[in-house]
Amino acid sequence: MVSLHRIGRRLGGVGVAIGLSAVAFAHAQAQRQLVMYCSVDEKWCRAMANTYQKETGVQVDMTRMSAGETYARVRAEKENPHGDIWWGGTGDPHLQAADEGVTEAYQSPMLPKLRDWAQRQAERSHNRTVGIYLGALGFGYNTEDIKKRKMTPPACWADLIKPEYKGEVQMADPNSSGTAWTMLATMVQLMGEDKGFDYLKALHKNINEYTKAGAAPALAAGQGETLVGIAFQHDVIDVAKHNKPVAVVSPCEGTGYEIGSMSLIKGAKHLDEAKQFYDWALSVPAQSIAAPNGSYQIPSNPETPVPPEAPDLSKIKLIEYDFAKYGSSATRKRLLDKWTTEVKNAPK
Ligand code: S7P
Repeated sequence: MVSLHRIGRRLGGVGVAIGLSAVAFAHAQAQRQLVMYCSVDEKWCRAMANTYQKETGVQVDMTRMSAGETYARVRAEKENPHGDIWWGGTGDPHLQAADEGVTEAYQSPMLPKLRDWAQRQAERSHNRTVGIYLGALGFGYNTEDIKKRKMTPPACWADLIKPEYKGEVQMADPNSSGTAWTMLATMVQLMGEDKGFDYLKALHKNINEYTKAGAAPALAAGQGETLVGIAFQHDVIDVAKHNKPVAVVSPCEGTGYEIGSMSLIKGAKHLDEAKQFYDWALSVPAQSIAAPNGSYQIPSNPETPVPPEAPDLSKIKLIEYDFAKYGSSATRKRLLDKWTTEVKNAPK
């Protein structure tokens, strides 16, 4: 094999050789790519993609989609995958994707360093996914509107189905949104399936809109477009930090939570880059990108500082969330079909 250096000399000089090597190096770098499907807040997605690209020279092609949408995309592309890595989003759809075999097993050297709940997420998926953060579900309400209307601030899930909340509650559609799937699964676990669906049907009467993305209702509550928005508590906190009159509620009956996750896509065309990103995403510097970009979940690497804005888990009644059951693709299909027919399409 003729080295680039010898070619350079034949062409008449070391300078040319160096120039050629640089061109070849740049060419090799230019070919390094990563197709990232991202299911957290857009700002955090962009910060992760940009930082990784800057630090490694790998060109990142990032698409932001809600967790349910990403799950549907990965399934639809399974014969000819376009994405390499699915980073972020509620853990249940990642488990459902693992269950269907559309994601790839990988044991990062970072795995043993992670918090228990992140490692358990990997165990239950046979290493096809891993926990990257934890967030608790709840809702936000517009403090000014509640005061103006002289209403008692809502404190429980039960409050949201009261007649005075007719047309005043917003949540996402669980078909597209990981947040709303967590809400559906939480109700079924808190109340049992029949009573949980009775609750969701009663809530439907008070819903003004099922949004596509899970964080949208929190923003709408802050902007006074809805009185109450069901969302992850950290999403409500982010809206409040932007000087919006919104208060966060940890529902009195207890609430569900997510183990936000990351998965390698089976058949990824840039597997080495995807693995490199995966290891990096579990590191302290990568996880520290969340808080300055308005995302206040609990990070899975215990050495990453927990943002002071993060909800205090010791003050929240978290349910014993059954990730194995609600991370199964059969349960997903059955409950979503039932919700769409019996709840979303029901008359008000
Ligand atoms: O970035 C905030 C966050 O709430 O977004 C993720 C969620 O899956 C994306 O929203 P939807 O799928 O509900 O639209 C959460 O994992 C994350 O905590």
